[in-house]
Amino acid sequence: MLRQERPPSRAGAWVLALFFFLFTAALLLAFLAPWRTELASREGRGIDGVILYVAVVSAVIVVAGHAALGAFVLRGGGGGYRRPSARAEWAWSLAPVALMVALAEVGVLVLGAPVWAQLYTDPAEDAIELEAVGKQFEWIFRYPGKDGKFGRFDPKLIHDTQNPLGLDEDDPAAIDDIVVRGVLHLPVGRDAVIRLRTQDVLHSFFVPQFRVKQDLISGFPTRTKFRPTREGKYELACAELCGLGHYKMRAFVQVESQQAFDAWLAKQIGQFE
Ligand SMILES: [Cu+2]
Repeated sequence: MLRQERPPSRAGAWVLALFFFLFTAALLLAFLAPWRTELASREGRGIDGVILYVAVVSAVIVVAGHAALGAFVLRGGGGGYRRPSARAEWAWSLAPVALMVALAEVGVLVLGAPVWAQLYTDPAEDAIELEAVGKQFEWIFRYPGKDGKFGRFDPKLIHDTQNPLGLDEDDPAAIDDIVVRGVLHLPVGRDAVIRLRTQDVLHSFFVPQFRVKQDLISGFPTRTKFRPTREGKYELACAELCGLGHYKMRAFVQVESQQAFDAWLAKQIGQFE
């Protein structure tokens, strides 16, 4: 037997309204709590701005949309279906499209383009360039050494303890390359260009304080660029589920003054002389 559908009751509408109020309050509270790590790069401010913009705009649209829905539920009261005019249908179809394009596309482009430029245009002239190699489950870093050139490497020459990057000793540019494990040293206030390679599967170079995350892709070198602005020791995590030991694939980034960095680098170079 078919039962007649009953219009939503006023009590039901109030429960709905209460639910959306609590939902909004929970969302706001979540955003008021500090959930981001401290900021330690020049690019980070713009990235945070884009994230905040997207979060706020999405929240406003969700809340406004549900408030409108609630208002219609309350007002409707079982009046039945009325067909709107063609004009109203067009208006209510085009207006949200225009609004969404303006908010989502134009807003993100205006805020995001300068950040994109910071990340992907050429580095400053005094940039430091180095390499970060990912492998299951470790990070290995290479600095170009005294000659400022990265030497040749060959996967066939890789030896886990003696030559983890497979540097070719027949290449004079490779002999002085500095290979370090565990801690990546960077001078503060200078662009850092990091060439990224993986020796096996996908990994991802992620330092939350720099707001930098870049994949390492098998057979396809990638790179990332950022300028550390604050001295400190930050955790570098692999942000790509890369196997059973993924959880322990981490290293540290030590951002230090130019003097401290030079002293460290001189010590590394000294080992070759
Ligand atoms: Cu990994």
